[in-house]
Formats: sequence, structure tokens, C-alpha cells
Amino acid sequence: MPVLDQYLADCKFILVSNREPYEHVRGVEGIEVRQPPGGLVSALDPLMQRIHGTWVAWGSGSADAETADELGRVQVPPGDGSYTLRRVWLNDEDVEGYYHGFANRALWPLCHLLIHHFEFRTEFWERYRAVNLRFAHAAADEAERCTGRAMVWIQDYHFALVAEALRAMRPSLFIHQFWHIPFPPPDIFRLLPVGTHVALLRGLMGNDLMEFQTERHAMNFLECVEQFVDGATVDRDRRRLTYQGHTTYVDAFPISIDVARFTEMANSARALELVETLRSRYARDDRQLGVAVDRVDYTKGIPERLRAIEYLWTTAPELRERVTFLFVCTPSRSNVPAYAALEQEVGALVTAINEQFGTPDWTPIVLVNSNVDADLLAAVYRAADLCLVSSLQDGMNLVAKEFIAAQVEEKGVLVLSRFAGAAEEMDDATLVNPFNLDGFAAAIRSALAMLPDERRRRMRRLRAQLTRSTIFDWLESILAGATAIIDAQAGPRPAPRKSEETDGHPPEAGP
Ligand code: GDG
Repeated sequence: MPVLDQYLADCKFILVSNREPYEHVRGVEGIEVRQPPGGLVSALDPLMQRIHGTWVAWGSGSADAETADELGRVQVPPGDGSYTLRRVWLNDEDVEGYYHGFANRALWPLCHLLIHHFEFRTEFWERYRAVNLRFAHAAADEAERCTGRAMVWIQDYHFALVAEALRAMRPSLFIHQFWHIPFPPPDIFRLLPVGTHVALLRGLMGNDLMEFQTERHAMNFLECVEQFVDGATVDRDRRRLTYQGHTTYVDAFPISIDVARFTEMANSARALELVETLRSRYARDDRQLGVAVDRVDYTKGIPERLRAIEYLWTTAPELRERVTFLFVCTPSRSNVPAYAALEQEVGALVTAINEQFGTPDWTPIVLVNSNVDADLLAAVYRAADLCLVSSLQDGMNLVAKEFIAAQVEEKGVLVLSRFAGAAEEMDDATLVNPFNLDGFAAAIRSALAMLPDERRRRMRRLRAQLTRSTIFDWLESILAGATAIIDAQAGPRPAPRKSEETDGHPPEAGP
């Protein structure tokens, strides 16, 4: 990664995210270290090791405190220690208010346009502000420890207020933020109480660069600023805005996956064994295998998908027993009531469909209600004749990309919601509107009927395109964008304030 390495040679890189890359937990045999699954950690951890950065995150593990120093710092990876993890401590009320409350019950549904799930409570908002401020202090403190330049990269909607607070503490920092989920248009964003929506926008405007998954989300953000922030100047053509003398650049950087790793996993001996098992169990006698993989989240359109399948088998009885669906539905955020209710709804729908259509030797829908390991996941994708992604709204959707990377035999069809960010890059998928019941069912039907040559032609193009845009390309383009802005920033950056030149803690600053 030449751009990155060149820039970071004399710059400290500070990453801020909710989840930490290494969690220490107390197990039966003492303290164990766990690395949470997920593409972001596996892409950013090697980078952090190479550039010896600092990662600021919530210390969520049961043995995190005893393995860190009094400031919450610990060297990771264990046994190598090439970078610093700075843990921020949250108590139960913080987690309830900041994470489950404002982030997941207010911002998450609002950004996904699912306003019937939107819940605002002032106590959640207050916690969110307080926790964001704490993260800003931790990042400022880490920046203070370096002699040269520093760059802070904030991840996601958990931290909409960090950039502004951090800029007040350390005006000379380069700060940018990647927003992983959609950004809503003004008519939705204004459902937040007056004051809160402006505070969030001003918080994000503390960034030098705001990164979104798609052009549409970037434009929504600019429109919200234009409508709600008095005194802000928005230049849509040049995708930037200016407020109180500070310019924020805004752009789209679609995230991706480690394509080579997924392809390699799909080609492993273990995956091949599992593919055999899956196909002999679920795709005997020329039956097709349809798969779906999601966290159980109301944004993923799982009930809508089940209803489309039910409609298909009701209106086209000849397709019964011709396809089995395997749904990997990983429980998620179960302590938020809407998620617990959704888990029940999905279970009940699957039971009803299986009772209605099942036969002694055919279970129409196989529901796996737990986290599956990476080998099995790769095998599920490889074994599939079709993959259904039916998000009602989605920033990107990595499942669609993982499926393509694992389709080494190029025989599977991707049925993809047009409301997932991924759809904007994937003309060769079968695009669907998950709200359109019979349209969705018809799309599944035509995917099942697609001939092998057509499947291969489409999958080959999807694979070629994915290979050109991996998570490493994503990282490189963001860092290239950031360094271009640094180079272009006209005039000297604001002089450091008094507090920055001392060893003292940064001043209190709030949004
Ligand atoms: C947010 C945005 C955006 C799921 N079950 C298992 C498992 N998974 C993995 C998948 C995939 C990931 O979880 C889900 O990623 P998505 O992209 O679908 O969705 P979110 O979690 O909602 O992520 C989204 C993303 O951020 C990145 O910016 O694309 O739009 O909402 O990687 O494979 N993995 C394993 N076992 C499971 O049972 N190993």
C-alpha cells in the first residue's frame, strides 16, 4: 500500500471504533484472548501491525481491565505487541444508553429509514454524548503522545460526535470518519428532536473527510447539512461543505472484503468436505440449494424473504421439493426488544412454511440459529445454487460479496435487494425489491430457472469486478483521498491551542 506507507511513515495513525480488535476474557483455564469475527478487524489488524498505530475501542472483555495498564493501554497482538490498543471503559448504564439505546434504537432504524423502530429518549442521547466525549478524550490523549503529525480515523455511527469534540481539543489533527450504514434524507433525519439532529451534523462536520458507502448516502448527508445547519455552505458538485471556516470533504468509498481469503477458504479441503455434506443432505436428486446469511436484524428483510418463498411455493406448486433453503440467521442485539421479537417471528414463519409444504423427506427451509465458523460459511456459499440477500436498506452488505468470492465454480445466482449498497456495483445480480412480494417471488423463480451458461457469464463478471475492488483497495483509496486533502488544504492549519502544547489533559469540550 504505497500511498499509505509513504504518508504514515512520519504520522501516527489512531483508529477509533466501538469493537476492539482483541478482547481478553476470563475462561475456565484462565485468561483467553479472542479476536471478534468480521471483515473490518481482519483487514485493519494487519495494517495496524505494520504501521504501529493506536486503536481506541470499548474494552468489553471480562478480563480487559486486568490485562491493560491504568490508562487502559495494552500492546497487541498478544506475544507480538506491534501496536497499542487503548481501551475505553463503559459501565452498564453507558452500554445501555449509548450503544443499545441511542446508537441501536435511534440512529440505526433512522438511518435505515425504518422509522417504526425509531425510539428517542433523552437519557440515551445524554449517554451517547458523554461516551462520545470520553472517546474523543482518549483519542486526543493518544495524539498528544506523538511528536509528529497524527491522523484519526473514526468508524461508524456510534461516534457521530467525536470529530467535533476532538477538533476542539486538537485543531491540527487530520480527522476522518467512515459511516458504514446508510445516511437518511432530510425528511427522515428531522425526526430527531430539534437540536439533536443539528448536534449530530455538526459533530460529523468536525471531520476533514466524511466517507460513505455510496454516492446516494453522501448526497443525503450534504442535503441534511444544507437544510439544518445555519451558516453552513454546501457545494454539492465538489462534494464539500464549509462551516465556521472549516471544510469537510464528502465522498463515497464502497467497502469490500478480503477476496483472496474467501476464495482460499472456499477452496480448502475442509470446505470441500462440507460442500459434499451440504449438497448430499439438502440438494439430492437435482434439487437446488438456496442460501441466506444474516445477523437477525430487521433491516435484512428476513420475514419478507420468507413470505416471498411461501408465495412462490403457493403459486408454483411444481417448484416444491425442487429447492431447499438454508438460512444462517445469527442472533444479534437480542437484548433490544425488536430483535428478540424478530427472532421469534422468523422461527414461527419457518415452522409454518415447513409444516405447510414439507414432506417426509424434504424440509423446505433449514434454519441455523447460531454463529457458524468461517469454513462452514465459505462452504455454504460455495455449495449454493442461489443466494438471497433481501435487505430493506443496507449500507453495503458484505454477504453478497462473500458469496461471489466463494463461488469458484461460477454456478450460483445472486438475488440481491436493490436497496443494498452492493446493488449499485452489481448489474449482473438479479435485483429485487423485497417489499414487492410477487416480484420477489418471480425473481427467485427466474433465478432457479437460469441456465448454466448464463449463470457462469454473470458470475464471472461479478467475480472479475470484485477482484478489482477488495477491502485493501478500499483502504488504499480512503487513505489516498485523505492524503490528497491534506496536500490540498490551502494555507497553514490552525495553530495548536495552549492546552496542546502542555502535558495536561485536553480541555472539556462538548458538542
Ligand atoms: C454493517 C452495515 C456494511 C453473519 N453471520 C455469520 C457471519 N456473518 C458475517 C457475514 C458478514 C457480516 O457478518 C455481515 O455483514 P453485512 O455487511 O451483511 O452487515 P452488517 O453486520 O449489518 O454490517 C453493512 C458493513 O457494516 C460493512 O461496512 O456492509 O451495510 O450494516 O461478513 O459473513 N460470519 C460468521 N458466522 C456467522 O454465522 N463467521
